[in-house]
Amino acid sequence: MSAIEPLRLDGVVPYPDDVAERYRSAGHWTDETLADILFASVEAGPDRTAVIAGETAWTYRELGDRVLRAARGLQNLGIERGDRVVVHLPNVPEYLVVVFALFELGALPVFALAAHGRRDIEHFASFAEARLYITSSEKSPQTVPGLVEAHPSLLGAIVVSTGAPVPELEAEDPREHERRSLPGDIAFLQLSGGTTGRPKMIPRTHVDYLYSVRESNRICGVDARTVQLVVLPISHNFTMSSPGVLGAILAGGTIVLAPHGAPDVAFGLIERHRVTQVSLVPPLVMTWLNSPLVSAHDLSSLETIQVGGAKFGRTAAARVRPELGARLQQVFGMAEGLVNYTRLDDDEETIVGTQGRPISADDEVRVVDSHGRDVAVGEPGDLLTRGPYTIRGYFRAPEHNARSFTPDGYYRTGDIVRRDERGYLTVMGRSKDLINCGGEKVAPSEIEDLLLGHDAVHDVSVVGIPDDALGERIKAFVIARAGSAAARAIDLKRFMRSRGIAEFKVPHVIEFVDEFPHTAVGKVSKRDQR
Ligand code: AMP
Ligand code: DBH
Repeated sequence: MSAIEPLRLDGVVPYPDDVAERYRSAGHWTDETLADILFASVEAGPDRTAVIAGETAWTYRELGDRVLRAARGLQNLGIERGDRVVVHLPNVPEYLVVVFALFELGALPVFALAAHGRRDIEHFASFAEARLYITSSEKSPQTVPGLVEAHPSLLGAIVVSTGAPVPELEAEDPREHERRSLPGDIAFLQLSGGTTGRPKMIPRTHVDYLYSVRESNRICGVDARTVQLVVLPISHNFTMSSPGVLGAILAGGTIVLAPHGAPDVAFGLIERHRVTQVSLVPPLVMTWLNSPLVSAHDLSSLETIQVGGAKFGRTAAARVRPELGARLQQVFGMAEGLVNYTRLDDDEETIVGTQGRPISADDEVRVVDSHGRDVAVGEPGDLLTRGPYTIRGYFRAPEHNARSFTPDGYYRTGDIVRRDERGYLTVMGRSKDLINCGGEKVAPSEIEDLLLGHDAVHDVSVVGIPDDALGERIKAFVIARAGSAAARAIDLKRFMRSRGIAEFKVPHVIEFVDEFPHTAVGKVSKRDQR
């Protein structure tokens, strides 16, 4: 058909050939790319509404046209197959245009979150050797000045003001939709929360990701009637793929974009657009549950509320259907791959008491003890997994991969779970030190590293402490440097913000101490600090 060669990208751990063949012959991996699914939906229902944001509403035909013009525009700038492009946009329809245009070109979006700061963006640009940076007019004053000069790989930066024309994305001679990448190619770089500093990059292929999206649609009942409200950051793996905006587009459904999930905005949108499905993180569900606005709006169109990203406890889970009138679906997933769902027809106990079971019968799940031996059913242990949509390694991270993957290719999730005899998982907690602050994963070492750059800081250790609303709050223990001018907590926070750290990573509590507790070998004992 075409003479395209597979994309060669160094620093990617491929699926073993025999395993890939198994997934293809099982029908999991098909012959489509992520660009193809949009154009299939354009063809199937050009006049259906694809996306709504504020007073903007685009049909599938319009979205498809915009994507092809943007693809040409990006190509005119010099963007080619295999190039990495840091996409740093909030929940705006232009996000879909940019991302599908990149898929169309076979270029790889790097999915920054809107909350990422200058420091993160610099890291993504240099680590991925990005060719382009695309952001919003709100972010650009902090992130754009000097960026291109500092990163020679960058050809430029594009700033999107939503609703206004973006000349770079509006070429007059749209491309024809044409296959420019192979289904087995890496399609994008997703980001992990990370445990050892900066977010790690997760290379996902078109085929593996599409498999998870297609099956997610089936499990979650997403179809052309679906009206999906997006309140979480659009580029997060949950919002993208479980079943997310890609699921909605694959099914020919409608996406309603909201800037955030506060009830005063979200409830009005549900009522106005007859929203059927929404994905939330636990703290947001608590806000919805406890909002006086629940009774002031007609939420009756809402069929399913998905909750994931962090543990959603049973007491809150049990309130969802009676108080919000929609069924709950728990989602336990990770950008590295494995996604678990409670099924729509599961019994109440399963829905409130577990985080679901894997998408696929070919997801291999092991729950092991500290020696790597399988534990008995119902016993807690470390979750390991491999399967048809779980990566075999992070991008350009051989040392990290040696720790995060077993020699036979299982991803060490870092989660402690119990598995019941049916294969349903209940998440107990994390074995890693990663802090999960309202669904945002924060790596202590990144904050520590930054604070150590402050003159008044001798040493610092960051831990998560329990918080009713957020799940965890960030606490920094700081030892002041002897002889330096004393810093206050507020000074340290100001310092971190001045360095462009994402706002969600700024510690909630900073406590000055004289010394840290130590383990027997002299390491800082974070467990004691917690
Ligand atoms: P990441 O690897 O950055 O994509 O983050 C995925 C991690 O988020 C998982 O490994 C879990 O620690 C956590 N997580 C996601 N969903 C849930 C959930 N429903 N319950 C508990 N933890 C979750
Ligand atoms: O937290 C996550 O990363 C997550 C949660 C739910 C995820 O990646 C997903 C579903 O796909």
